[in-house]
Amino acid sequence: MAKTNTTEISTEPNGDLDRRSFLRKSLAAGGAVAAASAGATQALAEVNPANLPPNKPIWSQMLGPGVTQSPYGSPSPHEAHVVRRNVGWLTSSTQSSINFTPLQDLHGIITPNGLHFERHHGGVPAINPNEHRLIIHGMVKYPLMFTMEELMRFPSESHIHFIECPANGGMEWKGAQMESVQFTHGMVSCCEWTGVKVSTLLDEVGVDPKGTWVLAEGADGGAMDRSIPMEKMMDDAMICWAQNGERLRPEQGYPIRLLVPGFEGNMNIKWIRRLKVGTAPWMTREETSKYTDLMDDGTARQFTFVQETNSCITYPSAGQQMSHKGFHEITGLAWSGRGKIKQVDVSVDGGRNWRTAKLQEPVMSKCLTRFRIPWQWNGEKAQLQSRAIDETGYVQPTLAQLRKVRGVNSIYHKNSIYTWEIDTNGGIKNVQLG
Ligand SMILES: Nc1nc2c(c(=O)[nH]1)N[C@H]1C(S)=C(S)[C@@H](COP(=O)(O)O)O[C@H]1N2
Ligand SMILES: [Mo]
Repeated sequence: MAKTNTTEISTEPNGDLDRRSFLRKSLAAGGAVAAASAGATQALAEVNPANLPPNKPIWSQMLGPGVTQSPYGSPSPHEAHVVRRNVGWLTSSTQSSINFTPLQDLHGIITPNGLHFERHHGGVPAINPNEHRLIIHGMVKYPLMFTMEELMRFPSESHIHFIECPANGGMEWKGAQMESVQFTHGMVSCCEWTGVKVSTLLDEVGVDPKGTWVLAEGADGGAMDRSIPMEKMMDDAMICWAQNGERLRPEQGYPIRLLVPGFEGNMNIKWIRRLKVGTAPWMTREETSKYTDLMDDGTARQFTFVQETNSCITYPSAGQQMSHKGFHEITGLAWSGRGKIKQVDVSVDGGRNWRTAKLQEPVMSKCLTRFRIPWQWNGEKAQLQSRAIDETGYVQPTLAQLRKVRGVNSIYHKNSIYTWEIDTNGGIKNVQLG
């Protein structure tokens, strides 16, 4: 029997993991679901025994239909539950809505295009790319207007980055109230984005050396606009036309969006039509009444561009049901708007003891990072937490530490450690500790 690392902790020292046999013992006990829970029993009820070994399943006794009827493929009908979802009381209208990514059902780090979270303040415009233009003007030598065709002639790059709405987790400032990681953390998604660097376009128009800020504006009815420091625009900002290999989805900004890696989701202007160079921020609605942080003393903190280090456990998480005692792989996601994730620690006893999780390579800057750690659940109450540390040394704060600095009046930038509490029946819910 191989031992896991010596700092193995749990509510009971039950962490001895036989690395050569994670499931063999429970499977040998007769049936794949030896300790069947309510959930597992339900799944079994839908099984036709005629399709189980030693029988030959029905699909092995005939030929399939060949190429599918739909030229653009879709997931298996058995995965129909893996969808974006919204929360009724957060949806003021169909135009101003949030649709959350089902993090609990995703694997690895890439968000499929149909599951990228959506946040629109003025609905999704129906843009004909042949009629869309990007204008760059203001304090530049040669103001220019680009067609899509012209934009796509520039040298391009592809990078994998997350986009996170700074309101992610914002409902939890005032107490735990969401029953799934889809709603507590599902305003973060991660894609491979392809486009032209903004610096390439700005070099083309010749920026006045006195130009230190850039206004980015969308072509949607809401005309979303934000001021972005020139330094960021000249660093890693991009005008993107593709995500995960195909052209942008309409809800992600088709035909083009701005990507400012690691910065507030709100600044990643979709359906972008204009970049204007100036000397100071424009103080738009989106950076004054919105996307500022109301502090404990009643003052407002302005310009919190970077999405701080954050993480969440996606399995086991609230809304799921532990199907058996014994081996479980705890897994989740960590990210930082400042760079790479350096380390993720996991606790199963509400933060008293920590073990370091394994990070899945590649670990990339301003990108989701998948972590995993083996665990033996002994059937007792457990409190699962993850704590991420990024390459700058920033450590994800506890809720108490964050509230001490920020109070409870904020909506945005809540990146504190989350707790999933598992009860003795295997039920899981979010609780707030300390
Ligand atoms: N033009 C425009 N850009 C926009 C928005 C918008 O309503 N209009 N929403 C912003 C907000 S608040 C966020 S969090 C991100 C969400 O991007 P997504 O819908 O692709 O996930 O887009 C930002 N860009
Ligand atoms: Mo947002």
